[in-house]
Amino acid sequence: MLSNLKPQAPDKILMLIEEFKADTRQGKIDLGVGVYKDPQGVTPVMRAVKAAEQRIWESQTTKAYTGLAGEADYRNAMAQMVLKDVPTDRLASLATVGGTGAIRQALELARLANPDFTVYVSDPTWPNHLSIMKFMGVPFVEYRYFDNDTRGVDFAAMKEDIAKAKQGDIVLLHGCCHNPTGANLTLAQWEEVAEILEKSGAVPLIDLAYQGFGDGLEEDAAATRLIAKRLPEVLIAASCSKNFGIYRERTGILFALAENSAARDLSQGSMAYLNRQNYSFPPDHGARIVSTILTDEALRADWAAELEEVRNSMLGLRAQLASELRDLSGSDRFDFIAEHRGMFSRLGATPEQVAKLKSEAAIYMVGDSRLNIAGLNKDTVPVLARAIIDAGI
Ligand code: PLP
Ligand code: TYF
Repeated sequence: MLSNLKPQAPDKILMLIEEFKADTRQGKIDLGVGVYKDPQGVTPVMRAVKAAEQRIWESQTTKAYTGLAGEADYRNAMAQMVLKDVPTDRLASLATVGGTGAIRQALELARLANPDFTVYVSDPTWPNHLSIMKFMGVPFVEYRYFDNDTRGVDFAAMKEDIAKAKQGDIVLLHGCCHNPTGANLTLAQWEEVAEILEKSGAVPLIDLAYQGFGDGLEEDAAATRLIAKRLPEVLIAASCSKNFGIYRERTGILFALAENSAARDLSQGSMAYLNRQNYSFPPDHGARIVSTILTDEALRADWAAELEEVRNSMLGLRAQLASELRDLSGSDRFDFIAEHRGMFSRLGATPEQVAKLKSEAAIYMVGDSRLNIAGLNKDTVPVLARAIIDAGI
């Protein structure tokens, strides 16, 4: 049986990790996988996470199963964090295995509701979106998004393309900090997106994996809140991996905002059913860390402060890189780096130029020229800037 298996294409982003490890050159720079690193190159456990874990360790008396949809404390705290004004009577929620699990369950839910649906995804998008849909056999089409000339969003093209989505289709949108480009919509543009979806009845699925990494916790949720205020049905897949730094705990959540409370109840039942079919109870430890932090004023304040430090450090690196490149290139053509938000920017370089950065400067980024800003520090920024110019980008 097992010898019938076919080799599967590995994840290109994850492959870079191994390639980087195997490189013996001094001063190599890893701008590949999207994991936050401090200036020393360490992905720290956040202070509030350590404190919450200690509290959990001291107070937890059982590890018996939790609810199929996860703990209510976690789901309520996350609903507050993401939506702020929570339309409780219309909101179903499900603890999931990371943000990826939430995306998967969202697609499963959409398929249960309408087996005949198509998903509209940005070109480009996070490769796992595509890979999961291919695996599930869900049809998808790409909408134009990134403008390779301006390194911003080609909004006119995007509008034209998402207007083709029909009732029962899903339009997958990055709530903030677009991965892999770093280019995002303005709130005024989000209003226009809401208007288009309002007209067609297509349902937005908002992937919110970086709340707090762009312009701030509230600011990064503003687009999601705007969409949730205006539309009758919204799916939201949120991840706690990055903003709580608990990547390996696998902590995510799916929200389904339904038209009315009857549809909410149906959604809640189907979502719990989907957890049961796929992995039964969701993991609890990360979710408990998150609810412990969010429901305690002091822990929450400390977490938010540390998250701000993380966010500001990335903004500082963006400003420094844009400025170094302005000096070296004698032009403003790299200013987009300071405009982009989140961990990533797409440089708009060719695969050959990306390969040259790797072979000649030991600088690793994803083949589409996505770089992880958090992989830099103030000493490596000038090295990268020089290498970018030398590679003819
Ligand atoms: N969506 C996007 C765009 C991401 O970049 C990530 C990051 O890993 C995720 C979702 C899900 O993350 P995780 O499953 O690790 O919570
Ligand atoms: O895009 C990234 O780098 C992060 C981390 O299969 C990641 O989202 C990358 C690949 C993958 C899972 C997570």
